[in-house]
Amino acid sequence: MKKRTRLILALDVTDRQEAMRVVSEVADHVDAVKVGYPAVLPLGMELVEEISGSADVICDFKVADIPNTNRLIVEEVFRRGASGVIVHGFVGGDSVRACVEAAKGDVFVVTEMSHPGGKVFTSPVADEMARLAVEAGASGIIAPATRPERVRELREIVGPLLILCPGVGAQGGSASETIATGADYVIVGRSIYQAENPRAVAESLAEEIASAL
Ligand code: NUP
Repeated sequence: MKKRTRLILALDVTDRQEAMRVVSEVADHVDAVKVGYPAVLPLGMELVEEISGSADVICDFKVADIPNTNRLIVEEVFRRGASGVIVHGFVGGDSVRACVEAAKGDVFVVTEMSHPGGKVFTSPVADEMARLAVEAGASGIIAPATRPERVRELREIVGPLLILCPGVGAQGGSASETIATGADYVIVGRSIYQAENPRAVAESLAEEIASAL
């Protein structure tokens, strides 16, 4: 994945035309496009194939199963052209290792989730998830832009691994603050794809990130 604007679009858009319109508008200002179940269930894995022709795609499938099932999912994700996949760590080291072994690109492990409920179950084990990501050979982790102090603490644990942070904008986090605390990328969905002018918002977020480096 390139590291230019450090902005990743979360494309939780359920209409194909609308999804492709947003991607083409913001393409110059994002380093990757993240897709998950909201887009892939209605639009199919063809969406991943289509976008991967022009941008790096991360499949946010929060893969969380036994090693063999994880392997089958991850193989398909990369066969369809994705460059990365997001997986859960709570299923244990063997399941995460199966993802890393099957991957033909980046594997990112969820640590502490960004929403208020993320404090209940993910927060207490987030440091362990981060250590597990390092031990399993993952490329990086997902950490909460809504709690920048946690991004700083998780950086201490993961060292040079990539840190991708959702929670900017609609969930209340700040792009510049998140980058200043040590994140490599911020992931932004609604603030961009629901905007009147997605391109202008992506451009201004990219400028804000650049000013925080
Ligand atoms: O902890 C997480 N928080 C989070 O918001 C882990 C995630 N993968 N996400 C995803 O990031 C979420 O599913 C959505 O696709 C995106 C944030 O979108 P938005 O809040 O900017 O619209």
